[in-house]
Amino acid sequence: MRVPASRLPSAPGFWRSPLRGPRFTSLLGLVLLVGLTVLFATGLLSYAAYNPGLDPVNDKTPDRGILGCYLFAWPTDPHWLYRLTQGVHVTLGLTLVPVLLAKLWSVVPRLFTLPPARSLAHALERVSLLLLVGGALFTFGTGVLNIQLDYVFPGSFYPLHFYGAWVFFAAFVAHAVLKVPVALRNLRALREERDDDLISPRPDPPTVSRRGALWVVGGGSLLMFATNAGRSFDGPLRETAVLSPHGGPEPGHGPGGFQINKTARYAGIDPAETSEDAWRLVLTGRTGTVRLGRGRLLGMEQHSAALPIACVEGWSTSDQWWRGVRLRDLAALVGFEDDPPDVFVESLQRRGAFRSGALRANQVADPRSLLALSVNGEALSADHGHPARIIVPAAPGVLNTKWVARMTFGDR
Ligand SMILES: Nc1nc2c(c(=O)[nH]1)N[C@H]1C(S)=C(S)[C@@H](COP(=O)(O)O)O[C@H]1N2
Ligand SMILES: [Mo]
Repeated sequence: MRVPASRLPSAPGFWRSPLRGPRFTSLLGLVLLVGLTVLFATGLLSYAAYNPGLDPVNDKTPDRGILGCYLFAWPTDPHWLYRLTQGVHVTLGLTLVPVLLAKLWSVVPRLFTLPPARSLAHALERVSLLLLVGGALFTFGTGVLNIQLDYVFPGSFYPLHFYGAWVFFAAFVAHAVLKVPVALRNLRALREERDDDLISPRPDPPTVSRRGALWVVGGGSLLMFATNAGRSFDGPLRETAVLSPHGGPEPGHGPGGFQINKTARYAGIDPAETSEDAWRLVLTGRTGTVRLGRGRLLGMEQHSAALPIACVEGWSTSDQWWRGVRLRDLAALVGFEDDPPDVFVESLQRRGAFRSGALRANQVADPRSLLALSVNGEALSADHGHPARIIVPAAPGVLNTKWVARMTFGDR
């Protein structure tokens, strides 16, 4: 049986929505130009914030090659830096989903035009469109799945999202260079061109105006924003983030009543190992190894710092009031009195991606960087890292290692 040519998606009359047209597409395209640029930049910042060049355990994308040429030492100021950059990254990504889908919908007839290539240049352009559309769907898809479902990927989320983003953004830049002048012209023109290939030659009667369609897209984005942004805040605002489960259990109330990423139980922490008698912090440095019980740590000078936890998944807490021993004071105990070096931190946890991490010298030196023993006036709960955890200003949550067992200062 043969399908009549007009019933194939490649036929000019197949796509009949009267909403499609160059102005609609141009407007969505310019919104994406701004939004995706911010998204890509905050994504690159997030990778840098892990300090991937410092130690292999921090680096989830070790084969990055020149794609890591921009990396820099992540600062400790302002202390809410990662909370901001990653909150923007995840919330903006979710907010752009309706715009991206509308943009793809608006140009879908072009994906089917025949012949597939009129010239070499045209062929190259269409291949770049495949990378653009495929890269967009892949990068957004991996991002959304990671925050919604944790670890559903074959292999690690990080390299998939990282390389996907580079392919996507490279294709996006090429696309933008070609199309931004056209888009600006379309929006400036008093009247829409009638013979544009996006305009259906046989339009169906409209069921909603162009303006109405833009409201639907904008409303969708607003809805995504309103149902996700709250997880960067505490109290009733967090409850509004109904579309953003972060996987953790309900944190409850009281001093430890803020988000928990992985519970002690999930991490396989045996309460017998964290008891007063059993637990020792093992510090290694220039002058050898020192073992300290929790009592000895409490006997050292105690300091406070008001710092948030900010996870790569986009959620964060407001500042919590941490109290404990300065990392630089611990460095001094093993021979680094003046300028503390990098430190490699290991936890009691035996399996799992984030059981150890490395901090850079600037992070160790900051007076707000603590090995915290208590939070908000009470000893750490098991789930927040009892007997002791790292807390560093501006760092991603992942570097705030819980259930710390061993710290190695300097070269390991
Ligand atoms: N040992 C250990 N420490 C860890 C983790 C972990 O899985 N194991 N998760 C990290 C991540 S990803 C985050 S966001 C924070 C969360 O800290 P919280 O559960 O106290 O909020 O802990 C970090 N510390
Ligand atoms: Mo995290």
